[in-house]
Amino acid sequence: MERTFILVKPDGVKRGLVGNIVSRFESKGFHLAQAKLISIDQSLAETHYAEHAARPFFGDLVSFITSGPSFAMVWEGDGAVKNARSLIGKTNPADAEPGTIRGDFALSVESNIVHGSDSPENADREIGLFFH
Ligand code: 3AN
Repeated sequence: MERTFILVKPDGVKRGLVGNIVSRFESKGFHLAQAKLISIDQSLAETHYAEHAARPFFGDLVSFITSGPSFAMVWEGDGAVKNARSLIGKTNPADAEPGTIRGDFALSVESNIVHGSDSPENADREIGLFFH
């Protein structure tokens, strides 16, 4: 069964959206395999976002993701990676359709509520980083 890694970022936790987001994944039919509240430290943030290390927003991305507790989850199901990204919506909430998590809850790309793995390979890598 395919697995994906989903993270409710500090903005989503602060705004009390964890329950709503978990409910959307449950309603879709995914199976919750693992979950925990975690304060991401500098080192984990830099490893998780390594592919963005050269981007101009990298520093802001790391300080944002370490700014408070996040809620990390592993969800299982057919096509989990792609289906989860459909629930999440486009990276820039301005482009995300209503009915998606970002479309319903976010206004800016800097704080877009939730992260979802973009490939099965990255899902395995991220699950290994957060749940070991
Ligand atoms: P996604 O989270 O949809 O997979 P990525 O992997 O392209 O999107 O970007 C990772 C994170 O980096 C995004 N969730 C967003 O928080 C941040 N990000 C992406 N593009 C920008 C940007 N142009 N300015 C600021 N932050 C950005």
